[in-house]
Amino acid sequence: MRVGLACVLLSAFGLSTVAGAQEVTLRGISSFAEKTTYSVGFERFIAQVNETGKGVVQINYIGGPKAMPPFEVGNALKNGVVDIANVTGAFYTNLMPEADAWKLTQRPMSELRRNGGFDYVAGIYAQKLNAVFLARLVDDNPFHLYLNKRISNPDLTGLKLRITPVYRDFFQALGATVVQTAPGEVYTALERGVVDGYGWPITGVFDLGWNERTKFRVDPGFYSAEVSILINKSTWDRLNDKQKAILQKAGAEGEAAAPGEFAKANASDTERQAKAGIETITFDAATSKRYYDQAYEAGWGGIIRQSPEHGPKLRSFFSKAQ
Ligand code: 173
Repeated sequence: MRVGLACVLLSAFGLSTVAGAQEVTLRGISSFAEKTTYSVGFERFIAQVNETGKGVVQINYIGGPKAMPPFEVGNALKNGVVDIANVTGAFYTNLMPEADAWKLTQRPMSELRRNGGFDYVAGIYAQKLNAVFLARLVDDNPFHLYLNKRISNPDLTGLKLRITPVYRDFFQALGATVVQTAPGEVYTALERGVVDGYGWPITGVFDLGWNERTKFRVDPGFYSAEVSILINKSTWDRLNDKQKAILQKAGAEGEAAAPGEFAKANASDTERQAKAGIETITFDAATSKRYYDQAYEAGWGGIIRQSPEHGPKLRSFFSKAQ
């Protein structure tokens, strides 16, 4: 990892002169393992930029968590160690606690970009992360609780669960003990029995082999996973209009495609989990509703506690009309 970071540091934002025109090369990093569910959208984006941006703007993909630990990506982006990152808000709450609120959106990005919500959050990205939020590549993709012990109601007392900030307030509200790990440590934690379960979206359980170590999935799912492309703001401000337009076009196409892609992936991974022997735990209708509502209550409670300034505003932009 040290070597990886050093390489990244040496050549952030490479400028090379090609026949009088300047081609810019951005260094890109993903906080998810290469070629897995939450990186492939970014990898497609990179391929498109490198194709349509020949001689104008290129992305040098450094890779995933082997090059940089996921919870350090926010800092690296803020400081310009990398120019462009594929990352979820839960991984940089140390710098911007409000970013974890994306999981609570109940309106499509197209609407948030019109209703002022997006612009409001963009201001926080500029201020706290020195970043531009280019595009959300994951949406309409619920999170679930996965377990190796059967439960008959949503009382998680006595269970130790792997979390990120996404699940912390909700699982704690249900009585669980929690331990935060990067996705790369989940398999070993399950194998060693260090945790009784984990939070993760409906898709991607097979990417790192967790299906081998997972007995149950609790339904319903809750929230909407978010993984997005962020660009260092100083880098962005140095780009010309043509370079920005290439990035914006590829980003906008990825964002528009995301809900449809995940609708399909959600269905196929649900089926694949069942075939792999992952049993579904469900509750009666009233209990399910309470569980789901409690997820949002606890989630917003956590956001507002950490950001009394912006939390209530984000809630009014992101929540479904009551
Ligand atoms: O569980 C996680 O690591 C996490 O927070 C997350 C967020 C978005 C997509 C996938 C996982």
